[in-house]
Amino acid sequence: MQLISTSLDSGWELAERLPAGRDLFLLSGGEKLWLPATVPGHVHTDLVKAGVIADPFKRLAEWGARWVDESDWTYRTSIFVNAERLAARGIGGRHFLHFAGLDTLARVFLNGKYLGQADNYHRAWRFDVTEHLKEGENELRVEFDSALRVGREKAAAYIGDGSSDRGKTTYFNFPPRAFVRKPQYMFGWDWGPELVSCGLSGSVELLTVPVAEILHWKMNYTFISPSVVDIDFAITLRKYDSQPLTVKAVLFASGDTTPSTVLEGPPGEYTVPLQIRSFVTERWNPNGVEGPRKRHLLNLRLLTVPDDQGDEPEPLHRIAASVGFRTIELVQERDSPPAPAPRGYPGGASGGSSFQFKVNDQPLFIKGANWIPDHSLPTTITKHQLRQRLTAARDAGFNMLRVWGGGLYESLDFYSLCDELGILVWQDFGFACATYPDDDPAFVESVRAEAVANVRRLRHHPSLALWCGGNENVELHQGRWSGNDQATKFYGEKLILDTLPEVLKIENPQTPYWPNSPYGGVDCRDENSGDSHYWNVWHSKEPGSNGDWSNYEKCDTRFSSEFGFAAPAGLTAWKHALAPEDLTVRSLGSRWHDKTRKGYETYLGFIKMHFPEPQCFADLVYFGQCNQALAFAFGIEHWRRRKGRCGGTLFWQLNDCWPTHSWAVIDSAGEPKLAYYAIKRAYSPLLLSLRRAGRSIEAHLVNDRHQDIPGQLSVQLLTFEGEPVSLAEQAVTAPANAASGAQLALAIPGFIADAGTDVFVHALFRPESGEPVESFLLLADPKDLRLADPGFQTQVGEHSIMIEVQRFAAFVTLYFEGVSQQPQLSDNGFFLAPGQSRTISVSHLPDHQTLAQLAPQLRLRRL
Ligand code: BMA
Repeated sequence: MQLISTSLDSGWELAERLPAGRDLFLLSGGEKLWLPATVPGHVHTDLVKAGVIADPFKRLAEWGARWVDESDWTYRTSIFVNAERLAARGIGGRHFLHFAGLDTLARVFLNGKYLGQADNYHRAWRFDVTEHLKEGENELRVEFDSALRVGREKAAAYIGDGSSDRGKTTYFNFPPRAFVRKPQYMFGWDWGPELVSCGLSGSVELLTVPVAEILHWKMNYTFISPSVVDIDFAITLRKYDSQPLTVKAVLFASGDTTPSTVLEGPPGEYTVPLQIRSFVTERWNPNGVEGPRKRHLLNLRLLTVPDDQGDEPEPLHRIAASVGFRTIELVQERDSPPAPAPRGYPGGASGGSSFQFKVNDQPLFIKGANWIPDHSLPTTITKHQLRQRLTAARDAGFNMLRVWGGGLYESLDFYSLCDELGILVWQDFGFACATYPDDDPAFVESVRAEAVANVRRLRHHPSLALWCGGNENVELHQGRWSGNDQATKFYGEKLILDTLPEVLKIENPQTPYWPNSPYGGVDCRDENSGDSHYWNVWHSKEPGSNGDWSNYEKCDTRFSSEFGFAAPAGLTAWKHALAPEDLTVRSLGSRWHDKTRKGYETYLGFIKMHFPEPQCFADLVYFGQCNQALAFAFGIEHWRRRKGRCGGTLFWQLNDCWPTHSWAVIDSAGEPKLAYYAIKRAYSPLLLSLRRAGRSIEAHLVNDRHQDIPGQLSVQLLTFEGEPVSLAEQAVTAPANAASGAQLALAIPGFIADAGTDVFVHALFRPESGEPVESFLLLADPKDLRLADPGFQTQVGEHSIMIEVQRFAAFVTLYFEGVSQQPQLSDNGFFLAPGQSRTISVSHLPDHQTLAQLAPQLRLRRL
């Protein structure tokens, strides 16, 4: 009598639910209009498919789809159940409807009978239908209310007449989205459209559980020596009848250790402990760390007690998971004298402390980015797409992604890929840039259930490194956003300081918790402790800071969990989104797809600060992306040079959810912007970083490997023709897992220091063994350089392209004209010294072409 699960994902229809009398859109004869619905899916995708709305990603069509979010929608399907299935529940068993996701405010009916309601996107829902299911056809109906309207109504009721503390509303205090537990970004963000949407966001199943099922499970382990663990399982199950059960844990590769126990007793919920002692295993290590990334398959089974032959019967219920063993710590040691409370914030002084991740007892400098949902309508995200993004992250040397709180608790595919690729996950709970009604008990209980569900879902993943209470909620409350009138009470404090820690204490005490991002110190912007979001470049209003990325050097944070610089998506993404006539620098289409709230002219001004004025759309993309590449490399190199004091950088942001101008470095077409490659260089395990300090150039080495690397370092100033101006050279050692400080300084001759328009700096570090690393530095703004034609020579091989130059070339960019998608390149947007050549490997060629066939379409661009 095993658990039976039947998918109910097919046969769904949807219709707009209008108040009586307003339902004018009927078919001839007065029949209501039902459209085919995709499950899992969103109302918007089905409306596009049916031709009701235009694709909201195209041109200004987002605007035309606004009405969809003001409406209510009903979904329905018919379930056929035969007598055999009805009887399959046995005597004590039950039938359930299981919704892996409901987006979001829903009422569920079976055969007209109300089963219950849902109010939270971030969890699964289950309804007992044992008493309502009948033989033959059953009508299942789900009614969704407009999340936007309900959010607005709740906000208005909560705020009241505005005279109380709650009345201190701004754009961010108590927006409608703060009252609906659904991904906050769907209400619109400064990189995404407003597509609130609704729908069946997860698969639907009919479950029949005759005897017993596993509800959830927990695994805890301790290393008793470097490669031996003691493991404790706690398996929570429900029995529906009184027969005894065997509960078993099979950890593959564990030899004969498959502990089991027999559970007797009446129907009810039980938690069964099982232990594996002295389990020998290799560790799970993150990307970039030498050592294995071992994972084991775990199988939890419920069985009827075996017969005399001892053959294992088919399990009543089975759960499979992949697990790995590692230690993870977030070390916050007080290590510097107290810093005065900054900028008049009340509360005295705060001490300095580290913010250092340690994995398997080794300090790990965090290299990564913030992750947002990879599509505005999250059910459309495929595993293939996630694999592409996460592989790109791995290939760029990332060891962590922060799953930002305004997005999703991601799919299991996401975390499994992170386990596989060695990418640690900093997981925010689902709160961002708002104050939340934490004095409403129903709201708090909804949050608690959401937290329990997600912690149980994700806690066994070896990649899970940190739980964080949300994004910028404390910063908002502390009044650090301009024009924000502070409420006395911090609305949301209870969630991050009570509710979430209470859940974690029971469900996952092993994983570190950080109440918010940024957080730490008396003022969450304290740079002496905690993490920082440094937006003083992009969002700064101070003239001189505004848009000037060299200001990243002003931030001496212990951990840079956000900083970002925006640029246009690549041309492939724009060709999907815009019409040919929109492909101009100031078209409405381009401006609509800029949500950065900077003002479009300011945005263009940031580019013009360093690069020539874009004359056409291709210029806008190219110069914008070059500028972004410089900005990110500058910031990352700065904080990596501060390794030791600084524990890591997670730049804002890896990916996009639609075609747009944003801080992302991989656009919605999956194509890397030039900054992606600059970051890949800046995140290399051995970094040679050049820094201009007045009239001299410093060369720093940052070594993430665990051995000292001795070698020869040279820094050279050259003309664009390759004539040497000056040179410094020295034998140096890059110390193990540390930043070296300035190893070598080269004075800039006086006649160059003020102009620098005809020279560049090229540095090289040749380790005694292994590959050399190099670095370039410009001494003038790119727009002022007096560059000549570099004299490109190219040679196209089977899977690679070789490029050689006679003269210095900056931001050398390869692309193919007229292809549906750009192939994958190992590098792009790079610099070449006179006489230098570079071989770029090319893979994932579009349209089943060979590189030889594509060669005529190869184009090169440079500054
Ligand atoms: C940060 C994030 C996001 C935002 C980004 C760019 O503060 O947390 O809310 O999209 O800045 O403005």
